Formats: sequence, structure tokens, C-alpha cells
Amino acid sequence: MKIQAPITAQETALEVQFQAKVDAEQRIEPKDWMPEAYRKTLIRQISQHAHSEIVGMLPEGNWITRAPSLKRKQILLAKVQDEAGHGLYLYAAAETLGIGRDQLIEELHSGKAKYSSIFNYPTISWADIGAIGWLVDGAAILNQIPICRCSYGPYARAMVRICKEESFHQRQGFEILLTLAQGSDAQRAMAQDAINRWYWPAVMMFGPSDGDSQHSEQSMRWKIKRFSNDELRQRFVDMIAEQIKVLGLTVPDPELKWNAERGHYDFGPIDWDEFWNVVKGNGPCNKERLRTRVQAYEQGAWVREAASAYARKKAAKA
Ligand code: FAQ
Repeated sequence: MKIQAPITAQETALEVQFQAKVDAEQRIEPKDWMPEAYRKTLIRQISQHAHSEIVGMLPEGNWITRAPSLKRKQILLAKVQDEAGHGLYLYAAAETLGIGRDQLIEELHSGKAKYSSIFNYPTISWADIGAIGWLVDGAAILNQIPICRCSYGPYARAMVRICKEESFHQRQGFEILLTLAQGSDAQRAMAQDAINRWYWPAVMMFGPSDGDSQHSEQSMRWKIKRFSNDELRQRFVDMIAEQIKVLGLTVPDPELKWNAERGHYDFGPIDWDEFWNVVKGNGPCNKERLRTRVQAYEQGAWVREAASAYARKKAAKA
């Protein structure tokens, strides 16, 4: 068992000052003193977030070569490139906390670090690209807009640009589904099938229910999180329940019903066994996703070597 060093009076005083700063809505910056647990929580969340963006490129990347027109291909290519950019901003934000990118990537590849459950589902039709943009980016925006006000400066600033791009992503997904919904019977059926498969995994993206969320309470005290998992999930359900009406399609939840008293939609039970099964590595695509990431990293070794050699040459010249 690891024995924790006792907290000194000086540390206690620093911690009080730190919390006062957070409570006063002042940003914490990399060189400021911070509790070790705050630093660790941020590294965990930011790196999981970065990994999600990078692994999240794979399900959509699968359709770049098969997009139904040149315009659709250009849009999808740009979106997937945006996700790579988001991963880079986030890895850079994590690095300001004193951890190296190599270590973060090694933790992803070894299966030690998590990434979002949602990216372990397959993309089997073109309509899945619409469903991902609308539902997955839609969920991501609701979760990420509050992070623009995160107490840790580099993370909050990275999120501002990411959220702007995610909002474009959501619209492009909705537009794909709207086009299909207004098309032939077969196209409408394809859109409905994609929504049926992606809806519940998107609802699960917000994480475990508040009662089972081990980190929420502390993260909210530190203003890393501003809203609980269930609060954000409810916002998502309310938003989708209205937007689906425009598509003229349905979500696969017979219990979805407006509750005037609560001012929110009620919704059916979430299959938490499925969620934890995917989080633990047993979803439909977990193994394939990690295998592809590791392979891409190994195949990119020559790029990293060339970039390092170039940097050394430039430094020697200077
Ligand atoms: N999947 O105590 P909590 C995107 C884990 S980016 C897997 O509630 P926390 C853009 C959690 O890590 C999507 N694991 O944890 C895009 C913890 O395990 P740990 C990613 C999950 O951190 C779109 C345990 O369960 N977004 O979509 C999940 O307070 C399209 C207990 O949970 C972010 O990362 C899950 N869904 O709250 C890209 C946003 N949920 O670490 C490409 C930032 C929970 O102790 C295409 N992150 N777990 O081993 C967050 O807001 C939070 O970290 C939560 C989880 C809300 C995800």
C-alpha cells in the first residue's frame, strides 16, 4: 500500500487559496500552484478527451472513400481533419500539466487510458455519418460548451475553438439526415436505422448516472465540470426530442414523453450493462479501434523520425 505523505500546514493554506481562486472564477494557469489531485484529474479527463477525438476519426474515416459525392467527400474529409486538430489542441493542453505526449499515447495503446464509449460502434451505412454528426457531435457540444468555462485555462481556451467546429459538425450531420429523410423510402429507412443504432449509445456518452459518477462531485467543486452527467443528458434528450420532429423520423424510445410538470422530456431506462461492457473493452469495435490506432502510430514512425531530424538540423544551423 502506498503511504501518503501528511499534508503540511503550508499545503493546507495553499489549498485554501487555490479553492478561493476557483470559487472567484479566476483561471488556474500551468505555473500556478495546484493540488496534485486536481492536476491528476485534469490529465485524466483531458487525455481521455484527446484520445476520443483521435479514435473518433476512425468510424467516420471509414466512409471518406465511399461518400456519395465529391462535395460530401470534401465535407467529411474536413470534419475528420478537424477531429485530428481537436486531439492535438487537447494533447497540448494536457502537456502543460507536466506529462509527455509519448506517455499519453502509450497509455491509450496499452488500453490503460479510456476514450469515449461511443466510438466502439460500427458505421455500416452512409446514414451513420449523418447520425454521428447530429447525435454524437450534438452530445459532444452540450458536454463541451460548459468546459469553455473550466477553471484550468489551457483546457478552457482549447474548448472555445473546438466547440465552434463541433457546432458546424452537428449541422452537417443533421443536413445529411434531412436529405435522406426527404429522399426515397429506402433512404428514409436507412436514416431511421442509423438513428435507431446511434441514439442510445449517444445518450450513454454523458457517462454514468450521477449516483454512480465517482468524479463528478469533486470535479464540480473544482469547476472542471459545471453540470452533472444527468443534467447534461437531460438537455440532450430535450434537444433531440424536438429536432427529430423536423426530420419526421423517430427515436427508439417508446417512453419518450413531454412532462409539463418537470418542463423536460421523460425517457426510458438506459442499458447500463451495455455501457460498462463497452467501457471495459468489450464493445463491438473496441479491439479493432485500438489495433488500427497502434498500426497507424507504427506506420507513422518515419514521419516522427524525419521531423526530429529536421528539427535537429535546423537547431544545428541556428
Ligand atoms: N466512455 O465519474 P465519471 C467527441 C468513465 S469527444 C468511456 O462520471 P468524469 C467529439 C470515466 O472516464 C467525446 N468512459 O467521470 C467527436 C470514469 O473512468 P476513470 C469525449 C466513460 O470524468 C465527435 C468512469 O467512467 N468527450 O465526441 C464514459 O467525471 C464525433 C466514471 O465516470 C469528452 O471526453 C464514456 N462515455 O465524467 C469526435 C469530454 N463516461 O477515468 C469525433 C470531456 C464516463 O475513473 C467524432 N470529458 N466514463 O477510469 C468529460 O466531460 C467527462 O470526463 C465525462 C465523464 C462526462 C465523459
